[in-house]
Amino acid sequence: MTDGLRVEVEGPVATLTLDRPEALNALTVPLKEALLAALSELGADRTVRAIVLTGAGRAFCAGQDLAERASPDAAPLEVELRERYNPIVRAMRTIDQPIVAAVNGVAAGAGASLAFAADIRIAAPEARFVLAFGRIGLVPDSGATWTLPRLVGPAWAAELALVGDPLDAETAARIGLVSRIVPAESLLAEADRIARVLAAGAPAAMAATKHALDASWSRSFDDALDAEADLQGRLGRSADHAEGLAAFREKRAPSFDGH
Ligand code: LHQ
Repeated sequence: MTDGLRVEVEGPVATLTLDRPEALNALTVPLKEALLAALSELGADRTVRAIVLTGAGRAFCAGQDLAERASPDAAPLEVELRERYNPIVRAMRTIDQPIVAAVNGVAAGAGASLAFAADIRIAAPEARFVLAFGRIGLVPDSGATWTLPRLVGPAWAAELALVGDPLDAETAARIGLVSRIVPAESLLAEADRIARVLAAGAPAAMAATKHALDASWSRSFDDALDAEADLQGRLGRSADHAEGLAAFREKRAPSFDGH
């Protein structure tokens, strides 16, 4: 039995494809374990500088595999969250590489939470977000109560989480949940292009930016100013900063090696 995850690394960009199209890429235990293992391995691999997350077939991810939950062996929900889902979304936020979610189709339940945990979201016109939790008597999980209000503000977060109507791609773009809509046939190419732009950046600066944006939510303005000064001091002494300045002077593209 395959675990339902395809991992492809081409140069500095890794693409993770949730690959159980017959079940709309719903998340089983083997798929969750494979996803966490892949994120951990890629996170530790300095040659990988950006990650694309997408789904095979017509869906991005339908969330928890509901057939699996029917098994008498299924772990209690809090255990499933603490041991499987939370480590995945935590890894997405703690690894240094930026993650681009290419939302090719429906993203439901924890599948939507995965998209919300990425750094950048682009979507096909066919994409929709379904906060399907309420319909099955649950709360948004896998980080969605944290990520969603930060991405779209409290009013839309409440509407999406409580009313739960499917959100189409156009509205998702309008409220800022996805940054752009791309025709389905070019979605992956565009995600790859964005990932390669990110991968061409100075890795330490990319990582520091990702983590500083997250940390801002629990910082005061003054603390953020201090943190920026500290980071800028450290990055300003890096070889990559010197390379960036040299490339500007010499009117060429910089080549950052992560030092
Ligand atoms: C599926 C699924 C699925 C299995 C479609 N599982 N097969 C929960 C519990 C534990 C711990 C932590 O957190 C969570 C969080 C969650 O993720 S809760 C939310 C779980 N997800 C859902 O409630 C979504 C369920 N699916 C749907 O509402 C629909 O399938 C959507 C709106 C995603 C897509 O609708 P359609 O485009 O009409 O497709 P479909 O319903 O016909 O599905 C196609 C096939 O995929 C079908 O199988 P079949 O053999 O009949 O062709 C579905 O059974 C299967 N599938 N979602 N989550």
